Amino acid sequence: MSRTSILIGCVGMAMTVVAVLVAGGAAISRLADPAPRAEAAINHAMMDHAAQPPAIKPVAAHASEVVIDNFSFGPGTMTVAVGTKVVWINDDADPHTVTSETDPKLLRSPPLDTGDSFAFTFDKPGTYRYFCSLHPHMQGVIVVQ
Ligand SMILES: [Cu+2]
Repeated sequence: MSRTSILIGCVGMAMTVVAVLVAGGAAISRLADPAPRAEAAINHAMMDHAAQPPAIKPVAAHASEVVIDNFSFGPGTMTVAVGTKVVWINDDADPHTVTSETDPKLLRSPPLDTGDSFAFTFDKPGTYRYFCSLHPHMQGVIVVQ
């Protein structure tokens, strides 16, 4: 065996080792990253959906904001469509909460410091009264239609 062929043999083996390492690394990263599988599930769900007759879609849900400032909720009363995500944002200097008036308390935010926000998606029609548990005179209403 010539020196050259030994050299080529060594290089070949080294490349095989590298290839195995790369493949192993790819497999590990695939295991660690659930995204491809989730994506496949979504695609599958979409395909299932496409196979069925089109369902009646609810009213498009948009995010609506209630701004907390000067110890009040603004707007105090807000009417939204079913499926709307309402976001409360505390622009006040004091902490406030968004808390349902009645049980079961659908709305039960932690104290929101300045700049904090709290979100809730209303899936059922109704009148949802809430207040700030730290300053009970602060009250608001979300009407879901
Ligand atoms: Cu408050």
